[in-house]
Amino acid sequence: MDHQMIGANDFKARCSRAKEIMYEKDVDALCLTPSSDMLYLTGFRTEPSERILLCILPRSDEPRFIVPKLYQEQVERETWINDVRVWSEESKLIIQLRNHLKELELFSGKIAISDRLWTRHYRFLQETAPKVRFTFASEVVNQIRMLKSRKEIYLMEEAARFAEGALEATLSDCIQGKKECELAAKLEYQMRVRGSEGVPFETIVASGPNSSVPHYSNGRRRVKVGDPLVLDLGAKFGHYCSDLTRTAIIGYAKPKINKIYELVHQAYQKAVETVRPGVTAAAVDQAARGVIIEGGHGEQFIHRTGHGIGLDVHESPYVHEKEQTGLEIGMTFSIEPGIYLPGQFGVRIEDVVVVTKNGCRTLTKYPTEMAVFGIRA
Ligand SMILES: [Mn+2]
Repeated sequence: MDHQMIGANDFKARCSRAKEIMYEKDVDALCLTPSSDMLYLTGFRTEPSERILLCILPRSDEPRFIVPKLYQEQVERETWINDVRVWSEESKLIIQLRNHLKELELFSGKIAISDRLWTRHYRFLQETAPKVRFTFASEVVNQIRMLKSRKEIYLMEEAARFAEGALEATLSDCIQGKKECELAAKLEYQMRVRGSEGVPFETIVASGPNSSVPHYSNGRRRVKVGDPLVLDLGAKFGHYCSDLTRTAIIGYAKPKINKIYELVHQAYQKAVETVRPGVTAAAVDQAARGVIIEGGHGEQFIHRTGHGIGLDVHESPYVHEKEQTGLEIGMTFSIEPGIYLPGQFGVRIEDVVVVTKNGCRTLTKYPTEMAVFGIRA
């Protein structure tokens, strides 16, 4: 299984590709700060913090990490990059950083920085290098990250399996009377014991009227007979995310829930059928949206049909009405139409798909048809 893990050669290939794009876009260097872009190109992952930690990847020079002392050993172990410099607390960081930039001939020019950089750090970088023009790292890295390799898809499939297994284990139990937070805890536990490295987002367990809020988290409401129950969960493996939503019906389905479920299910199927290389992301959104509009609930489909997924749970390509990105083999994104009736209930069905030669395949195999669960025999 280890050979499936992303290794030094993969990181180097990604960096070479990034350099090609830097030439095309006239970007002199990438200045990576803790983010999935840093992880993608260097193999090192950490949360952003108040202390500056960065990796400069010049387009025509060797990459260099500049880190606080406490990260030195970790960065040396976890990345393929050999040049790891430590900045000292003794003298002014701005001077030290200027010296690095001068040495790398990057004191002016165009540098791409993380889209998710803290404003405080951005201001600091501007002050450090006032002549530099800053641009978004996404303009360089997104087009590479969008196309997943077989190894990446393998990791995403494992992460999908963890979520799927957890969903199955949770729904096979009696859930009537259980609190949403208890079910969320169980789902997360079940993912962890299967090998998940953590959750990429707060696990959603939204019962009854809570289900009309798409990004509700979970709370202490107890699940009742007649409730729809939206379960939206994700696992991580090799830092890659999964994302899966099902709406379970507890005990029996009221006719209105039945009707809405059918509509969402048709929209889901229509969108999945539409996916193939060359089709735009917009067309996939329109396919799902068209079904829901025709069913008279267009106003209640209050979000996009889906989002790209990989190291970040939301990344390019976004599946929305105006996204003209043409789909390509190896792209991975969610398809997750939903209908939300405020104060009443909501229904959402979500799977991640990978674009294949002739269409797409879902990373999860859990049935999407309406199913009734959870009451005591
Ligand atoms: Mn999602």
